[in-house]
Amino acid sequence: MRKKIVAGNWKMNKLADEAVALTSELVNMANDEVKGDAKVILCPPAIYLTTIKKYIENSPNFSLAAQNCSDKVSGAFTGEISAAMLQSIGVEYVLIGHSERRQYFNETNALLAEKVNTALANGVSPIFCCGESLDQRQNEDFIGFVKNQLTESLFHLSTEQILSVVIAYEPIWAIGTGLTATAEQAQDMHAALRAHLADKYGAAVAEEISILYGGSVTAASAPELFASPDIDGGLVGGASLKSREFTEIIKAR
Ligand code: G2H
Repeated sequence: MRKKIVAGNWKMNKLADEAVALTSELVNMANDEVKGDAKVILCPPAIYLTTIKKYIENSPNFSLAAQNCSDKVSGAFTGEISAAMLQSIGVEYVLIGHSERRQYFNETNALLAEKVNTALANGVSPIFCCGESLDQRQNEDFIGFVKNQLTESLFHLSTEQILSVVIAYEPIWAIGTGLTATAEQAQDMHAALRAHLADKYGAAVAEEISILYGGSVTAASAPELFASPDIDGGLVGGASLKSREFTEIIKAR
């Protein structure tokens, strides 16, 4: 049975005291809701990871993700954070290939394949983000475009390695815009991506891989999205900054 995951991507938001307050509120409100195979992953700015780790210590279903890591192992790369560093402070996941990284930092599928490799080599599970722009959705084979993101950044992995990857489908046109994909649009893409994984790794492996939906998920839209058979939870941005709403989303999983 694949995991149900609700991840909160704080992006570049919250000052130190606000980050602690949000985490404490979440742990208090959501702890009882996160049982069994369910998982909540907090993705704060990297500077807060060590502090927040302490606040989730007694909440075994809460984990941490960094929002990015370097494709390099170590050395003279000022400002970068390696996957080994993340592993050394107990971070279990890392977002790789968020559309904001692709757009503002020119991250390509080939570079992301390197990041995936270094994360896995250090025991950190990638949450691999993919998704099409509005222009691509209107003018191109947009399902083929997203499938190709998986092919180019993930399909060199072994079966054992792909089983450590979580996929997050985030249509760019739905990110931070208030435009959520309909449950049907999201389910169609998730099913296509699972079929693509099955073509490469076999159906049994594809069934084990969690595919999250991201893009303006709210407490109102989460229940229908998460009820879809191939949607295994969400990667939530704006709504993860509000403890009450994020708790409602966790409950919807
Ligand atoms: C997509 C999502 C979280 P939001 O970027 O990764 O953000 O929910 O604000 O659209």
